[in-house]
Amino acid sequence: MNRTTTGFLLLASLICVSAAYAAPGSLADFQDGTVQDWTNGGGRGVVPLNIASGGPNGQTDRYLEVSSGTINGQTYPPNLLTLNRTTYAGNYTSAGITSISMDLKNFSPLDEGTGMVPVLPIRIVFEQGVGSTPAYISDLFSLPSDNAWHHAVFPISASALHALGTTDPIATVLANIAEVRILANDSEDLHGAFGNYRFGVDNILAAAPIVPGDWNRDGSVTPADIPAMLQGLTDLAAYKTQKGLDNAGLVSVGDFTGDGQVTNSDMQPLLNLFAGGGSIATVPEPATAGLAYLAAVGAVGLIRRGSFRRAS
Ligand SMILES: [Ca+2]
Ligand SMILES: [Ca+2]
Repeated sequence: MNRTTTGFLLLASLICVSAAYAAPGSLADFQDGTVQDWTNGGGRGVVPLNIASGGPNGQTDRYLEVSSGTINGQTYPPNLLTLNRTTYAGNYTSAGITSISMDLKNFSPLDEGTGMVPVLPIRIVFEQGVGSTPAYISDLFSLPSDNAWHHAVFPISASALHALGTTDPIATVLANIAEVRILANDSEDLHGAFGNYRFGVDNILAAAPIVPGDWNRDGSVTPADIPAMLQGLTDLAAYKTQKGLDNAGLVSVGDFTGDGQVTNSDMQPLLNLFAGGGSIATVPEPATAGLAYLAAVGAVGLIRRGSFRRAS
């Protein structure tokens, strides 16, 4: 087995590890056409739908549509929520997940009673049991009815989350998450509000603190960050949206030359890192840099978390 093959297997194993339970970098972008295990618990009618177009990045961006009540003559589950019991379950504490971010858009129909489209009070809930307390719930994110996508970040900390039906410390729940819910409710409640509501959600990201070079946001700098960097450099705006970063966050992740910008010239220092300080003569374009990546992956193994420092 040559080094390139070893690199492929290493990369594949990293991807597989992140698929079973929530890990830093876990992302639901719905681009595979499925609901990516975000459902409504079964037996409650129409499950959330994967919508092919109109996500935060435009025509080719898929997203998840969550509905309740009756909209356009179609009946949905009575209360507004979606839940996940697999890819976003697990031990958030040992995994080092410190926030869940997502893009949200309010698609609710006009409320005939008020003559207005309601603002949706979006919250996230972490449950130790399936469909039950003990649980911890976030503050609300007010999703306006302005026909626009909004980026919401839900920190995972003792100060940002509130106990629901439990006296267990938050650490106990976060270490044993069986179900995660995204719902809309003015009150701190396990259930979504009853009514005719709809929202879109995309780019649900379980994130670790920002680490320079951690392009895939999984909390450490590894060869898997090279393809994430190459993809990100082709469309930085889309990358920021998908990875829950503002401009400062992007610079923290990707600026290796210290000029406060993220450009193709930032590729070489990261490639050098994996090449053990060796040089690749020219900075390749993103389309061809994969070859350099494969060479780099074949040359070295993993870099331990926290061991990398920005050159500047
Ligand atoms: Ca998407
Ligand atoms: Ca990484």
